Amino acid sequence: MALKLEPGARLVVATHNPGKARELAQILENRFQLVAAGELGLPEPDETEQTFVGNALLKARAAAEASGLIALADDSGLSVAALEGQPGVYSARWAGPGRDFTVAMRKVEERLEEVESRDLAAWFTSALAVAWPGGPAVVVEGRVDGTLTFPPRGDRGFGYDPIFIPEGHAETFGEMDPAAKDRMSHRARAFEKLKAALL
Ligand code: ITT
Repeated sequence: MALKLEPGARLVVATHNPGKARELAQILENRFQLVAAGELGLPEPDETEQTFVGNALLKARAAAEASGLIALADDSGLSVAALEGQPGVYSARWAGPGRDFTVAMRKVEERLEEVESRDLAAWFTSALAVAWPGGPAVVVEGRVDGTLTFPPRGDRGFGYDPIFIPEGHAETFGEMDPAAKDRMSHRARAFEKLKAALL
């Protein structure tokens, strides 16, 4: 039987990142009854995989097992071409235990200075995984390419948004109307693939 997500299904959104949770709720547009991981007191598993896909599956499976509900997880991050794809799966960890992205964005700028690169190409990746309790899982990946800019601009997004200008645009994700980001983001592109696979 093909895997399907029925409209109105109860879905636990396995993230503890409020910026992501907000975007996922926008992108999912009332299709499902969303339950937040925090509401269920779900633990945050260690992200031990080396890929976005691996960590998204790990988080979705852990949440499905702990809650008994179908779970949706996002593993995402910023990759910088001149830094050989760093911070990548370590994007959250570059912000330190206090999750301070001013620190993380400064670190990206410093690393670029260290390698003396003028190449500011970067991309965001989002792996979205859906897992059924005791059952199968599906995972897809979306990507958006762009250019870094320093100093950071705008306070509308989260994470690394203030230093990322998506291809073909002038504003950073931090300056852009959130609805515009949701039309072109890595997360929105991953969700398009999930829709094709599951809806
Ligand atoms: P969960 O694991 O609980 O979902 P997290 O913040 O630890 O939350 P990740 O491990 O996937 O999530 O870390 C991804 C980091 O990459 C995240 O903390 C953001 O700072 C950054 N990131 C991901 N998507 C982003 C976006 O759309 N805009 C800006 N930064 C983003």
